[in-house]
Amino acid sequence: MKAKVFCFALMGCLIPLTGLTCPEDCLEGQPNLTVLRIDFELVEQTSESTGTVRITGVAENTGSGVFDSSAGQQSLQLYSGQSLNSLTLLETQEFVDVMPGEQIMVTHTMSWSTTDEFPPLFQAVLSYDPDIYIDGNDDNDDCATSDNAVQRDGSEINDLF
Ligand SMILES: [Ca+2]
Ligand SMILES: [Ca+2]
Repeated sequence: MKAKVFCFALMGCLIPLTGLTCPEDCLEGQPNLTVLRIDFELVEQTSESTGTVRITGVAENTGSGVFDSSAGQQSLQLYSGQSLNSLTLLETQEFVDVMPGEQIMVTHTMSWSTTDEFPPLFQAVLSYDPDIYIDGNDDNDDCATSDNAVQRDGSEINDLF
C-alpha cells in the first residue's frame, strides 16, 4: 500500500491530516522516531529555592513500521546549555528496536536553584550513525528527520518550586 501519511508540520507529524504535508513525507510501513517532549519533575525540595529535579526526554516511534536496527547505531541524547550553540551532553540512552507506539526515555537528575540568574535550556535529540541510511537496512531509516529534536527552557523548572 502506497498511501501517503499526511502530517501537520507543527505537531511533529503526530496527527495525520489530509492536505497538510511535512517537509518529508513518510510512507505507510516506515518507522518515524519522534522526540515528543521534555518533562520536568521536582524530585526533592531542600529549601524554598533549592532541590533536586529530574529532566526526561521522551521519544516515540510515531510511524507505522517497526524500527529494526542493530546495537550502537542510534541513541536518544539529552543536552543542556545557555544556547543551542553551546550544548553539553548530559545523558545518552542507547536503544535498538522500537515498535510503533513504543517510547524511549532519557533521564537526568540534577540539583537546582531557582536563584540562578540564567537557567539553561535543555534539548532532547535522536542521534544516528552517519551511515544509517546507507547500511543496507531500510528498517532503521527514520523517514522524517525534522521531528528529531525538542528544546525546553529550564526557567520552567522554577515554576515547580
Ligand atoms: Ca523522525
Ligand atoms: Ca538503514
